[in-house]
Amino acid sequence: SITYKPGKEPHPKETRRIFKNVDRADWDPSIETAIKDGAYETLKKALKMEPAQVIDEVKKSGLRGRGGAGFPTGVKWTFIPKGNTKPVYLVCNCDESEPGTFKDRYVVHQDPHQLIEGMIISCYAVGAHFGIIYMREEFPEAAKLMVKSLEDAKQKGFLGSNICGSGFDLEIIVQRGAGAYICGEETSLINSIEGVRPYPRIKPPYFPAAIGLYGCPTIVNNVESLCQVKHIIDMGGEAYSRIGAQRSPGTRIIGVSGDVKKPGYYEIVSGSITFGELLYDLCGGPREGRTFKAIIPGGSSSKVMRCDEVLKGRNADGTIRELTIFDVPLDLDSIAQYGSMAGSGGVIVMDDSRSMPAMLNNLNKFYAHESCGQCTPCREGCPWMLKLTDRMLKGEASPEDVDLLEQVAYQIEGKTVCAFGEAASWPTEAMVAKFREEFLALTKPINALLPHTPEAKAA
Ligand code: L3W
Repeated sequence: SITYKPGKEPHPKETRRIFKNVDRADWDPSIETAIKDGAYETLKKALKMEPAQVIDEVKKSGLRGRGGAGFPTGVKWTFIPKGNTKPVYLVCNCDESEPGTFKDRYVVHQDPHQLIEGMIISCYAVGAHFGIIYMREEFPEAAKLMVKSLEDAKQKGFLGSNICGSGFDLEIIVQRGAGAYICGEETSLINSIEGVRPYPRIKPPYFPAAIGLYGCPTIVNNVESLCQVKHIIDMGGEAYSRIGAQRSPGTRIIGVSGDVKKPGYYEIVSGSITFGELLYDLCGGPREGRTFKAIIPGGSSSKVMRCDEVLKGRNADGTIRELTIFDVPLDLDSIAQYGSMAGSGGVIVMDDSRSMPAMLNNLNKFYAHESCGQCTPCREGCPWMLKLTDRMLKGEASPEDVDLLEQVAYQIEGKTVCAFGEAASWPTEAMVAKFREEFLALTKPINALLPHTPEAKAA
């Protein structure tokens, strides 16, 4: 049986698979400990299969990417052009930077061999002989550990030439990022590896799976997605597809931050619990004397939900039922029905002590700082939104500024090369639409803001 460090025991409603070894009392990240625990056994199984069979299992599993977009992993792998003669690359996106998201970091700090095994299996499936772990700058310890773990895996014959006598050759390296959020966007990440300015590339028509790193087919997958591959091959795609929500099966790691008694990470079966169970049972409810006010359900880029908002859902027989965010199950599609997204699993909780304009101002600071500047609407719009929320917090805004803030956001959405435009504008659009009264309460009529008017003199 597994013992966890005091205070780190999983909640009974959790199912620890990817996080099985995270915070274990009897665990260290060495290859010896990992092998004792069964690491690389699934790799041996995969290497006895044909690569196409491995892809088939992943397709059958219904695994959807855990980086935020939820794109089917097995399907992405099949986009490598038929008859391709160029080298294929596989890149692990370990640039976890979405505010509110903190899951991949625990795998790379505590269970590196789970990721390496998942990556080797995935490289074998797609025919990649070179893999790159793109790790954000802010994980210096994990980068060192990963380099050491890759060396150890090579020494044991799990990397290098003729892996486990299968004839398959593979090298994996660690590439450090330099602290830019945009480098988590896959095409920007590829440019960063190439050593050019990491502006996102236009997609479609050319997705990395067809034209990626150095113009070669490149598969970019999130850390958690690659770890899931190991478990899929272990149990079989069919069995995996029956775990939890039918359209987004498997376990999901949810990171909860903000105003709950027990913030932290929880690995749950997709769709097995609601937001209400997550926040009240697993996270212990709101802080003393407080009530929940709003939830950002899937990383800072997802649209905020009001806790008192009545949502209209459908029963199985097609009749309408009323519910709140607390009744919505945690899977990729349920929250999407109500206009937000489950994204990368970062749930940010705000109670009634929080000011929404202040919260938005904080997010706007982040997006204004992180916009790469390639597209004018984003480069100019993000600092403009920040200026407007700043002005509101200083009591220097008029009611017209609230409309202007909303309009600036809508002028960014859909007008940029990458999804950063949406990521930066959705928080503003949703916050203003759902908490307009709080923004208006900070404003003054325009005459009171102009010097020399009777209103201003009176103020
Ligand atoms: C080939 C096609 N490939 C799609 C591939 C595509 C990519 C994947 C998803 O943004 C989201 C964003 C953030 N042929 C293809 C194809 N693909 N069609 O599928 O693509 P896409 O464009 O839907 O999304 P994306 O550009 O990867 C990601 C949201 O995630 N997000 C960000 C989180 C950040 C982190 C982090 O810090 N680690 O997770 C949060 O929710 O807003 O919407 O591989 O190539 N026809």
